[in-house]
Amino acid sequence: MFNLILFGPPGSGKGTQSEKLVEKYRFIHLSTGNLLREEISNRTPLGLEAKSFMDKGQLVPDEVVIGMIDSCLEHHKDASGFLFDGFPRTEPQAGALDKLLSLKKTEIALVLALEVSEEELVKRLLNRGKTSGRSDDTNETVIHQRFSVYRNETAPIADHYKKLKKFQTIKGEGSVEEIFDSICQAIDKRMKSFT
Ligand code: B4P
Repeated sequence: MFNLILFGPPGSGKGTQSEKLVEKYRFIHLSTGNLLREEISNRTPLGLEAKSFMDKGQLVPDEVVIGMIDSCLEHHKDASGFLFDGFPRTEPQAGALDKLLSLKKTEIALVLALEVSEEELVKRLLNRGKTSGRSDDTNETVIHQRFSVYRNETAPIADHYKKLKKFQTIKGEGSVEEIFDSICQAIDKRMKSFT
């Protein structure tokens, strides 16, 4: 089983690249952002709770997100690999993921971190906000709040994967195809040595 984490700040292209990776490598795609937006559009109690955090640029509570991932892993018992997109985003989430994967006798093979300047990120998010209807992409104050949450709560978990020598950065600026090629090279290299 080959499990990948796509890491990076809001708007760095995790969702964009995940779509292409799923097509090429047949990973099971687990995007906590997409799962939460689905709950919101179905107006479930979980969705209503999540929306109040997402609209302010805050993270949804760990127990909610971890519970969602747990049930998705259970649903895909025969998967040959998972692509985690936007998860984990906090230390408790990273710890929970390690535990859930070890129960399945597997682990994270590689963490690829997309690096993009804040100026470019703001441009991308405001641009997406024009058409996506996503309330967290239209207000620049909320966008900056999301960056600050990323710096304080998410970026530090990179150290956990660096210590395990599973962490690699990828230049996240350039065309979608160029970035995809760099990601595929990193995956193919790791797949050769990963048993
Ligand atoms: P997410 O849905 O994960 O979204 P994201 O970080 O904003 O975006 P992503 O990096 O996937 O960007 P994309 O490819 O779409 O999170 C949303 C919210 O959900 C969070 O703020 C939080 O509240 C909540 N949440 C999610 N996971 C959570 C967790 N684990 N714990 C707690 N809360 C959680 O790209 C952005 C734009 O850039 C697109 O318009 C795209 O077309 C464009 N783009 C992509 N690549 C480009 C390129 N190379 N050049 C130019 N534009 C590009």
